[in-house]
Amino acid sequence: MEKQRFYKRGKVSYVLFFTLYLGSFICSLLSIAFVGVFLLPSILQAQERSPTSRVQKPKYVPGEVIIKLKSEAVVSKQKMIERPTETGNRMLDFLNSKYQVRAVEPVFKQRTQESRTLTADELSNVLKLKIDESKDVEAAAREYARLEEVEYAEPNYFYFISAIPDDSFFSLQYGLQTTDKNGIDAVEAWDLERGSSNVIIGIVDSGVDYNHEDLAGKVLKGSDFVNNDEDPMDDNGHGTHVSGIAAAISNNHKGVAGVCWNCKILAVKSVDMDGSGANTWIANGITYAVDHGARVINLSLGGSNPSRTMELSIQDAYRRGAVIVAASGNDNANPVEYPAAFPEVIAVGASNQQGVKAGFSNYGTYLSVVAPGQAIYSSLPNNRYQAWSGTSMATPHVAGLAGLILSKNPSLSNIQVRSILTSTADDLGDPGRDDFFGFGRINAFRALTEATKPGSGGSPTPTPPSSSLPPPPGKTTPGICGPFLQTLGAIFFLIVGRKFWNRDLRCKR
Ligand SMILES: [Ca+2]
Ligand SMILES: [Ca+2]
Ligand SMILES: [Ca+2]
Repeated sequence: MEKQRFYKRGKVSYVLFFTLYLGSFICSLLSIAFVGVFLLPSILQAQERSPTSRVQKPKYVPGEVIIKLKSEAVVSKQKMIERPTETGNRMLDFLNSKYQVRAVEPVFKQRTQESRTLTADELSNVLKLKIDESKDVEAAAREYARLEEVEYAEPNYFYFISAIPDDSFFSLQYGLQTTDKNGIDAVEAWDLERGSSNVIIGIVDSGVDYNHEDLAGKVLKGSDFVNNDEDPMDDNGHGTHVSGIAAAISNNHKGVAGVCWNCKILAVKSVDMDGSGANTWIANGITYAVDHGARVINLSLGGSNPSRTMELSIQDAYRRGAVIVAASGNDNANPVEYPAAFPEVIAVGASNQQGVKAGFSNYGTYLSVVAPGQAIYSSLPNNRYQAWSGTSMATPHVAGLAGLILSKNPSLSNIQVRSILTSTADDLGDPGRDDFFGFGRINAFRALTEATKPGSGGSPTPTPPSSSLPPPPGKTTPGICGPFLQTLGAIFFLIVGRKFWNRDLRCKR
């Protein structure tokens, strides 16, 4: 009787448990089918429609591999540069001849003496290998990365500008209006500060039309890393648009007002006429901008690959005190793109005229703040003006405000500026920091009020944020692993559970 009851109870609980397990498994399968049938097509469609001005470009520069030699590497850089197939290192010589390395050169150029001493070997050990163009760049990078002498190897990825022309002139420059008009409250802020010509904002972009009526005279001509010349004239329009948002000549009865009226713009061309920039061009642009006095760096561009070369230049700029601002990306995806996703960078998403997230704006854990980015009116080459949309347009609002803050209080560190930007932002969406708006939409008036307070922005001797690489962004995919593991679990349960059940009964008998 006792045995039978036990037997029955065991069987009932086993059947019950197994039914529940099977139920949850079927639920998972159904949810995957749902995602596959209904959601996936719309996700893919949304990505196809994503509002960027990207042209069909390869993911990286053909025939180029970037490697960083370890500081203690026996192979001298000079040997690599002079005779790539006779370095004396067997494996390196083997790969260099396998991939028919035609030329090797340092990635980072034109470094000033002062910056060189600060960063020692960190940047000078980064080399660009020109391999035979018919070879597989990704395979080459993988092979070089395995060498003991090599710290990392990667393709020379392209990043892209994040903007589209927008014909809606409806709300001209709402982005600078008061909070109730969904702007950043710049009009009130200008009573406190209109910017100093001592503060330089580095626009690392497609160049700047330095002859534009609303920019002429305030643009410092930097360098052109795309065409390797000293003339950063804009042949795309994007850099001129971004520059106007950050710091157009204002109150001149022409064109538009910039956020920081009197800040200087350092024009650095790192993006080509099609709107894409190789990582080596952009990384060079960043170090160049800091070398030439930029306290704020605007990066209205991005991509999904966490380039180590880019990260090195960002860390270098950060260590030297630059405020680095970058676009979150225009795919309405989580997480944000690189370089915005690096911890040293202020990642900027876009809000719109309604004060909600712009439909295209990327979001997630790494998002710092938002700024107006939809239908933003600004300058274009040849004295033109147009409204464009994108996180590219949101970013220079933040760069301009960082310029105003540093004009008001030049002694602030980059961490303090960041802290002021985030702590004075207007909270949007869910209360407190959230993944769609970060700390909220920047507020110029509140930020400048904060910047004038003694001890503003927290500790004057800031510690850098964790420099560990955030996980690479990827589109969220439905979890295939869950049901797979569940199936395995169910089989395991069937076999082991049955064994225990039998043994249990045997023992009790
Ligand atoms: Ca040029
Ligand atoms: Ca103007
Ligand atoms: Ca919020």
